[in-house]
Amino acid sequence: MSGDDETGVRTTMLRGGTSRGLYFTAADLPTDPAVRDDLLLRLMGTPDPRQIDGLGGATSLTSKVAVVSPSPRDDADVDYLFLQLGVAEATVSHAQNCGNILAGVGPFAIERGLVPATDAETTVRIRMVNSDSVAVATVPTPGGRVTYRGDVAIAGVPGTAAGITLAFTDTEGSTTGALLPTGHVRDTVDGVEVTCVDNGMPVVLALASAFGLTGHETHEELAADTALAQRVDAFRAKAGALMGLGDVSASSVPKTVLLAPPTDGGQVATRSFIPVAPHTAIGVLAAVSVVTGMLLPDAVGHELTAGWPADSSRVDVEHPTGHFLVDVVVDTTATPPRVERSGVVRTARKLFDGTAFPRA
Ligand code: NQM
Repeated sequence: MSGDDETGVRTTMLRGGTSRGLYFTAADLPTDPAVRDDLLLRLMGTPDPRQIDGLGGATSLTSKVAVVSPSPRDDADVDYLFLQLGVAEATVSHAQNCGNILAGVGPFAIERGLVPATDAETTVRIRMVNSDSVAVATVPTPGGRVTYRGDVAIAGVPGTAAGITLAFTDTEGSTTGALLPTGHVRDTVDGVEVTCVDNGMPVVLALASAFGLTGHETHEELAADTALAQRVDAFRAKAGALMGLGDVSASSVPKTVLLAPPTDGGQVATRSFIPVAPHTAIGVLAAVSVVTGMLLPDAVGHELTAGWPADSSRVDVEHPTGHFLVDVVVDTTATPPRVERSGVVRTARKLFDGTAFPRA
């Protein structure tokens, strides 16, 4: 273990999907979680809204950490612990997963020798420690080497890169223990009809119109609306309690997602709050949970699925900076409904690999 301000600590920075994070092997970090978290905060430059003395990018989407280690489980190759660091606040939370940072875990595990590469592509079974569920990543490895080059474009990231397929199993009730954590398809929170759903991420679905919004506002418009932020904060606190999450005032979940009819050729328009600030796009597992919820008869937003093609499980989700394709199959005839399949395609890119030096 190394990790003081003189010897530094080995890290790899990757963009995973539309997020960016520091990836570590568990062996390179202190084993005591309190000592580890203190080191991570000092590496990231938190607490400071500009993170000027660290590696964070002054947003929650760029203050993320993946801790990767060999998995003791038979159904997984590696364990991935996701940690969400605060920016202005000295917080480190393991209350949620991150499907974007997940996209970088397969390449990282292969490059660090935790998983042997095979020719053409390599399958990495990743146990997401935060939710104790397994994701299967398929990583392009022509000639047995990870490549980040490819022709897959994802909204919110310039250019193209190699596509990484992420297939999720057992993400139902990831954090809350149930796909429908309140026990109902529909509830009322602050006079607003909601569907609370957890297929990898606890989210609260409501219609944008119930918040006096069109659901097509820009990220900047939403970010400038301080009254909206207060309303979302109070709303998600009540929804979190209803979902059995207790006092969520210091937690990054649940997320709120507002739904509206699509306007750009997609199948639904979304505006997400993580958990109070608006997302520039939408989270991976959040998008999976949104579509899962919408597919349930009587759910908020289910009426928007009326025109969705019956012969395809791929759903095109619009968000403030483009589109996100999700593949979800739910057996709605089961009681309670059962998720049969969910997955996404993302990209990742290695930005640097080396020694990072924490603030003293
Ligand atoms: O929902 C942001 C992101 C995320 C999480 C957040 C994510 C997911 O966009 O799986 O990816 O919800 O804070 O990276």
